Amino acid sequence: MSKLITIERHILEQQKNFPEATGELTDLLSDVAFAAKLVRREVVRAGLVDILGFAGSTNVQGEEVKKLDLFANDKIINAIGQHGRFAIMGSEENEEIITPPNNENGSYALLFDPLDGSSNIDVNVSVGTIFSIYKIKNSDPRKADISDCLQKGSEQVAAGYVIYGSSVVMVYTTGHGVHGFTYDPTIGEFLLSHENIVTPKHGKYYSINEGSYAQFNDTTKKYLDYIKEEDSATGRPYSTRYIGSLVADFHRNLLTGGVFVYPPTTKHPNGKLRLMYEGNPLAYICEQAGGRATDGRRRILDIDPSELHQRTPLYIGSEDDVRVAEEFEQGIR
Ligand code: P6P
Repeated sequence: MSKLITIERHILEQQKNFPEATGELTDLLSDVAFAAKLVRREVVRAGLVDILGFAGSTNVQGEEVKKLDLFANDKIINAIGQHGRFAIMGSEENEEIITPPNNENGSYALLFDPLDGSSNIDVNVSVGTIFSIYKIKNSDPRKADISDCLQKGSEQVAAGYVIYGSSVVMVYTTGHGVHGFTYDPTIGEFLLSHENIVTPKHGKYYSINEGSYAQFNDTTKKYLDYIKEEDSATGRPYSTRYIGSLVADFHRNLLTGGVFVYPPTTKHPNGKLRLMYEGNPLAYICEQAGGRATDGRRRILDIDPSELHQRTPLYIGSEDDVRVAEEFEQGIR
């Protein structure tokens, strides 16, 4: 019988083993886990509660916002902001940064995508929350500003995601490995289910939207043609798996091995995915699990952000597979 370890207990254990982890970080991650429980409660009832359909508004990306997006966004901002542990927040759904009330004792910045892949909600496909935590640079939390959010991914102190799928799993890292917790609704706790996740160096899956083939650069087309050729010596052809929900595609590849590619396209010349809410947290997790994450050339965690909502191409997953994709992207192959 495996030990029943809640995420809160696990975070505390991490704190004991790694003195540099402060009690604050334990509280922050517990706050995120709490907010995830609130979001989960609605997501699993999406078909029953009048929260489906377009809320009618559009987010900063010009995308239709579904009510559950707004719900998740509000829940995370309020459930976490109320404790004053974060001096500042940035949400994929909010154009401007968010300053929580009574943030005078906050030492951290929270960047998050409240419900990524939300276009899949109505058809019961997994969606996810992604978060990233930084220590603020400003000595006075009350003066925390966007510069406390715009930090390189390598500065993250914690990152994670929650995937609302056949089960609800929360995965996090504080720089000491990657750990997954499955929600047990009978006791309302996230219980340790995937300790020390290590992603395979090579996988058999590739995830890319082939429907955008006409929008891809020639280097990307060449890569796609390559991975579909028959060659057992190099494990080709790969199998395609593309859900259209980043957290779901990332989580599967993290556990089984594989590569996710969202390259530059004519519609999104800088890629579609956001650096601060998607690229950085998932890159941190991926590297901590032994994988690799770049924009096709640069390590994602080394990119110096200039805008809160800036986008990036994303090549992420098993190290060997990402390197192959990069070699094509760079014209080496
Ligand atoms: P496309 C969902 O809208 C999302 O932001 C990610 O979750 C997903 O990986 C990607 O966009 C899908 O984009 O252009 O392939 O539909």
